[in-house]
Amino acid sequence: MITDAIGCVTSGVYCEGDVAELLAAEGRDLEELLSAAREVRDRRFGNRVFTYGFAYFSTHCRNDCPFCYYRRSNTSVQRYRKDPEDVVALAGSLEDSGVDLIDMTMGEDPVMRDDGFGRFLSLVSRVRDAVGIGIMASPGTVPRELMVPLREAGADWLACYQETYDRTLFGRVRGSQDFDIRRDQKTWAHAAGLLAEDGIMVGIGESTEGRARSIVDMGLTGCDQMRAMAFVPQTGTPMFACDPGREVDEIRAIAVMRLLCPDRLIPASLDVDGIAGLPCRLNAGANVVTSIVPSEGDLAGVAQHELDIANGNRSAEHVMSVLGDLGFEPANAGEYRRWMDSRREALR
Ligand code: SAM
Ligand code: MD0
Ligand code: SF4
Repeated sequence: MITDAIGCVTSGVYCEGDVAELLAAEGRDLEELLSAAREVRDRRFGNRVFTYGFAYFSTHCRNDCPFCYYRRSNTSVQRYRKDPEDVVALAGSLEDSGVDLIDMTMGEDPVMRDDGFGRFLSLVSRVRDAVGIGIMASPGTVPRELMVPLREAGADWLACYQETYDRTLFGRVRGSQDFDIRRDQKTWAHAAGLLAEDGIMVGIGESTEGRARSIVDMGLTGCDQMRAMAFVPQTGTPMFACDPGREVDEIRAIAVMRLLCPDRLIPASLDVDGIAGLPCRLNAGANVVTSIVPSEGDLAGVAQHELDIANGNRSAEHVMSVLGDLGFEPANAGEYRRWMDSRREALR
């Protein structure tokens, strides 16, 4: 019976074997796991769900991650770098549409990183001047000295996903990038007063036990938001022929993260299975919808660069209506700000 493992993980007195057992749950055991995760989420957050708009403002990248569509050597990508005016306008329209945060994401674009990240910092502060919603920066890895200027420019969050806490597997999926520097982004962000998001990919060659260890290690970093996203194979990349990550493995990972870390934010990303993937992720205990992208604006997703964007299924309006149909209420920006303030307070 899975009840014992659920009890151990929920009480915080568990071993990795308990976590791995939950990550393999099937049938009635899986139902029990999901139900326990929902109960924990509902107790903390009720039926209120936070909503994040996604602004992939530069798809240029100096890195060559083999899983990523935007890796440097994928020459089939039509890349763009949005003008600051366009990003500010997008931020305004996201705020008007009721989302709680804008996630300002880029590849490791040398132009934005030039000159001490001058262009990037200036873009963040222009967005800060224009809107009152939360701002997340997802610039890839940045030097430690950038964290304070980023906070001063108006960012609330730094997002940087480890993908896996297994060093060997990390080397395979992130090449020569430095494991420790990537991991430490979260600690450096906290020291500068930024909230921090971490994440793993599911189905990149890890075992169930390895996934369990990554989830436990990710929880131990103290990150304020944690995610799991199933791997989506990308054309023109070395991992194109690999099997995709399984949705059910992502769902189990979400539920386990919720039991392990009841008070953190856990996304249901639209960037893996589009809007069709929203109900099952919320059903597993997620409490944030991420990767909301307006249909106008020619913006891309990351794992799914086109899915559900042009048809409006990832627009704020559509997402809000689906949330309502599912019995959830989108939280407003004031509630979100209060959550961030209390979390920051606890960091001091
Ligand atoms: N370039 C920055 C970086 O790599 O940190 C910011 C972009 S970040 C939003 C890209 C994240 O999306 C990756 O860290 C990975 O977790 C996820 N991702 C990228 N390609 C993916 C794919 N093919 N399948 C699933 N997740 C993917
Ligand atoms: C998402 N496509 O939320 C975005 C992205 C970057 N901070 C997040 C992976 O799913
Ligand atoms: Fe660049 Fe980020 Fe893609 Fe890696 S995951 S290639 S750093 S955009």
